[in-house]
Formats: sequence, C-alpha cells, structure tokens
Amino acid sequence: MEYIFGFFTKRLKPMELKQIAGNFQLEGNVENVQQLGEGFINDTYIIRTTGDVTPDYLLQRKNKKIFTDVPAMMENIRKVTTHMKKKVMARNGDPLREVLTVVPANDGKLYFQDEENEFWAVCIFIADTITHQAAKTPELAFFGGEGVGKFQSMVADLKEPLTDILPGFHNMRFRFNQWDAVLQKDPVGRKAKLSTEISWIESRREEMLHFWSLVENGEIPTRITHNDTKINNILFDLEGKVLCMIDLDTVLNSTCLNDFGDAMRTFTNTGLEDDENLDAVSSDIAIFEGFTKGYLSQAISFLNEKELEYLAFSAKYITFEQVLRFLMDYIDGDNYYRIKSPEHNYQRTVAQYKLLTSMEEKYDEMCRIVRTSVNDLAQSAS
Ligand code: GN1
Ligand code: MG
Repeated sequence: MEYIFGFFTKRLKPMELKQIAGNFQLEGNVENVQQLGEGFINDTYIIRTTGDVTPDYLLQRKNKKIFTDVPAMMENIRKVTTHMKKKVMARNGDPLREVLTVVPANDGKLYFQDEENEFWAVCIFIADTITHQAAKTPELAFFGGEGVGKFQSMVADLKEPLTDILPGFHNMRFRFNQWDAVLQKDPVGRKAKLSTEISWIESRREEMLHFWSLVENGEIPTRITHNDTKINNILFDLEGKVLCMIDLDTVLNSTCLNDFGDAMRTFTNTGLEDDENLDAVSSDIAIFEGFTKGYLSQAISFLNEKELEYLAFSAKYITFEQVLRFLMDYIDGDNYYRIKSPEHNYQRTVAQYKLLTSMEEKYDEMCRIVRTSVNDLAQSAS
C-alpha cells in the first residue's frame, strides 16, 4: 500500500481502478483508467473507453473526511444538474456538454461504496474544452464572468432544497471559531513562530465578521451558489466562451458574492496560488474589470443593492478566508489540504496574503469599476 505525502488515501493499481469503474453504468468498454490532475481534496481519474463513439468519464474518490455525507452531496448535484439540463434543452443547447452529467452506479445510486467504505462517483468527461490556471486577457475574464453569472441565474429558481453538506463553508464566524480552537490547541507547536502571520488574521477579524453579519441578518441574501469558482473549475469551449462549471461538490446555499470573490482570487492573480516568488503575485485590475463586466451582464438582473455594494469587498473576503484556511491548516498540522512539501501550507498562506494586500491597495479602484459597470448597464437598459 502506498500513501501520497501528507494525505492518507491509498493509491490504487490500474486493475483495481478498472474494477471500480466496472461498478458504474458506462457506455462502451473501459480501455484504461489514469490519474488526472492533482486535486487538493479528492482523487480524480479519467476512464478512457475504446473508440471514439462512447464518451470518456471522470472517476473521483470523494474525500470522506471532508465530505462526510457523500450521498447527500451527490443528491445536491443531481438536483442542480437536472434543473440546469431542462433549461439548456429548452433553448436547444447540448445538455451533455453544457451541464455536468452524473453517471449512476449499476445499482442506480449516484455513488459506489467500495470494501474500504470509500465513496466513488462518475460523471461524463466533456471533451474538446480548455481550462485555465489564470486569466491572461480581460476578454477571457469577461467570458468567465458571464459563465459564473449564467450558472447562478440558471439555478436561481431551483425550488428543491439542497442539504447543507458543509456547514459553515464560507461563513466567517464558523471559520473564526475553528481558528480560535486550533490556536488554543496548537497541536504541533507551530504557533510561537507565527505571531506576524497570526496578526494578519486578527487585524482583519472585525471587518470580515461585519460582512458576514450582513449575510446573517439577511441584508445580503443567500441563494444557490457554486462555492468553488476558482478558474480551473470552469470549462471553456474552443471559442473561449464558458461551456460549463465543473466540480459541483460544493453547490450549496450561500451568497453569490462568494462565487464572485473566489473567481477574483484566482482570475486576477498574476502569480500562482502557492507562488514562491512573491513579486510575481498581485491582483490584475484589468482582469477584475473584464470579469466584473461579464458577471454583471448576467447577475445585474437578480442582485440587490447591498450585494452590489459589497461585490468588490467579496474578493478581499474570499482571499482573506483562504489565507486563514491555509494558515489554520498549517498550525493544525496539515490535516485538510493535500500538501507537496512540509511547508506547503505556509507557502500558500504567504502567497495568498500577498494577493490580499494587493487587492487592498487596489480596493478603491475595484469599487469604482463595479459602480461604473452597474451604471453603464443601467444606462444601456433604459
Ligand atoms: C479546494 O477541491 P478544490 O481543489 O476545487 C477547496 C476550496 C479552496 C481550494 C483552494 C471543499 O478546492 O474551498 O478554495 O481548494 N475545496 C474544499 O485552492 O475545501
Ligand atoms: Mg473542489
């Protein structure tokens, strides 16, 4: 048995993976199953089928330590994708390419549980698409924003309730409770050398909790949102437009602003999420502008005044949350995110903090861009 560094999931042999694939209702014959990407949370594989007629598939071992109710998570995904497919079909779109398709197991369930009680799920692999790690041009950012706005507007009228499978996911009060508990415990004795980094979090506590209090008192409403809109969770077609949003594990009721903010955290970053070269990391305002215009072209129809007022703030909020989560995981002894080296979570913390300070420097400009975009859209509508 082999374990991936810092993460205790078993690495499976090709035959074992093929056997797991055999438990799903796949079309065609499985040729091979190979690891795909390096997710932080789940393990992802591609199931290749023989020939060009049948689709390939994505197979994932869901991280059951984080997703403690995989059946409920898959049920949430089923509700959202079924709802979206109806809309795509109504406008003569392609429901197999414009929305993720969950493939049930042979027993009809949306997952397969193996002998070690690991949960597996499959969806159709959408071919001929492009993913990005960063937005190179404002045009790409515009299309990305349009895609996220369309996703939110398509699920806005879904009536079936979703199960809150990750309570407190983007809830800052919950995150600070976790933070306080981890600091109190300091399980691996890392706290002492981190007083500067801890002050990055503490000095922004009130400001961040204030934003969340607006969600708690309903001034900022909750809606069905994606909650993990980092740029590589968005599939673009070969023309550069958004085809569909992938990684629907976190579809939940939250604020739309979190989707905007998480997209800005990744689209506008001129460096990597864990960049060692901090000089490379900053928030690109032209990308912010492109995404904001694309997003608002769709979302202006449903966002309220408070949401518009806090739209730019959400970029700082989610980036701050990410600094907190990476640092908290580091202090906790690296139990949540998969790491590639012992200091990886620290490196991520510092790089995301650099991004946060860059956003703080450009915040007035970001607010101005939101206001101008809203005014332009209002004018063109009248
Ligand atoms: C995780 O699973 P993935 O890599 O799409 C995390 C997000 C973080 C992100 C940081 C369920 O996303 O919340 O923003 O890493 N997902 C979960 O890159 O915690
Ligand atoms: Mg994810």
